[in-house]
Amino acid sequence: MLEHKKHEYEYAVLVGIITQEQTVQMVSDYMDELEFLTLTAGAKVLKRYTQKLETPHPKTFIGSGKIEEVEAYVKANDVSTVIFDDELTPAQQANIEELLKCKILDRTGLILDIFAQRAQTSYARTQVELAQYQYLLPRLKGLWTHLERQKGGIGMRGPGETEIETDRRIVRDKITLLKKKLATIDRQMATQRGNRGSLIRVALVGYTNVGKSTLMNVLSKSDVFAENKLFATLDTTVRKVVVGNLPFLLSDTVGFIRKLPTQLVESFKSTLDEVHEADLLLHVVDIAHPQFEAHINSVNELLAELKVQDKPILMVFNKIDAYKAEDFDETDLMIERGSAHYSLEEWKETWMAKTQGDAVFVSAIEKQHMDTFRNRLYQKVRELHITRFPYNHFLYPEIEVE
Ligand SMILES: Nc1nc2c(ncn2[C@@H]2O[C@H](COP(=O)(O)OP(=O)(O)OP(=O)(O)O)[C@@H](O)[C@H]2O)c(=O)[nH]1
Ligand SMILES: [Mg+2]
Repeated sequence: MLEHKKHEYEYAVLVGIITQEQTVQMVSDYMDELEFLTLTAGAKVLKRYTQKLETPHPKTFIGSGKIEEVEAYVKANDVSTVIFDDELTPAQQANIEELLKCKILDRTGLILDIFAQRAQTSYARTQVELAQYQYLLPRLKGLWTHLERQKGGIGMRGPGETEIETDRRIVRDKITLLKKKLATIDRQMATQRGNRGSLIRVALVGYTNVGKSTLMNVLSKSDVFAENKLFATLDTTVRKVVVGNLPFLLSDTVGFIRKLPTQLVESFKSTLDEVHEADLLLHVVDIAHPQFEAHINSVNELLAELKVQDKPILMVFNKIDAYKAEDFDETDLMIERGSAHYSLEEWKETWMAKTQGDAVFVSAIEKQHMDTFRNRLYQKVRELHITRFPYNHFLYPEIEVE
């Protein structure tokens, strides 16, 4: 045990596969994200392994030669956790654990772990717990054999089916209980939302770590927890914001991510009710992230899953202060000029055309173009407001604010 106290962090190794449709660059970006997730969970990544494979190996996810390589490295370097960039089947997880004799996590397990660490309120905790039990249920058998192996020795022969069944029943009962608890909180929250009256509701949505909470703080001058870690926000915060003389409600909510575990989407549906009930969505994008277009697609897929893709959307491209186009060397005939080489101006043209003007480019940190953003927001909210209350159109003239 003392051994592991030598270093401050847990050491982890990452494993991923590269399928035919994926480029090496794509997988490298995915692994960057997995590394960031690992760091957020509190472990340090020592090494990454990737292998070209059409589909994951049914028994060990990667091939047997590769897994031996990982095994040797894990033994030699005091690695405590190996993390796979995909969901492992319960059988794969058990097999790999048997071979590597350390903690095996998959992407879903890792994200669930971060959510569990981050959950502050009893509502968020209940939602995460529900997702965790749902993830656990099909994996119970593997866990049993694991426990059994750890204890080992006399009197610890394999558990009978009855014990596994008992365990499953306990977990199922727990799931039922948690669902009931959530339903009760949901009813209370629905009542609270109902009491908010006639104000237009605007919701910040977007990939994790794009700056939603920072924008919320700038717009509402409030103090919402913002941090350079994934999933800083799990609970929904709602603030009344006034732009010009027009008040509306602004909500900040949990960030999205590629391959968000289905169990989490399911149990966070109620947190995302705020998105459901919004009149306008602000889709925030971190334009300085090399994969920002892929992020936009992931978010759009989730919005479609939540059936809110047809709501009015204003695209907010944030972090323009940190945007840097890749250098383009005109003399290098091997490289064609592509979107990676776009200047901010070119991105603006592209997205203004794509969204018929519903795009702004800002820096929340450097407060760049926040006035343009406020004006667009005023116009959008005003439109929605006077559609709902035509009489009020005297109150809110078509003006430039600030
Ligand atoms: N360079 C730069 N960094 C920014 C900007 N806006 C936010 N950030 C940083 O980006 C990180 C994430 O910001 P948050 O506001 O926590 O992002 P979020 O979208 O709320 O993240 P989650 O709640 O984790 O989904 C923080 O370190 C911010 O300081 C910006 O305009 N420019
Ligand atoms: Mg946040």
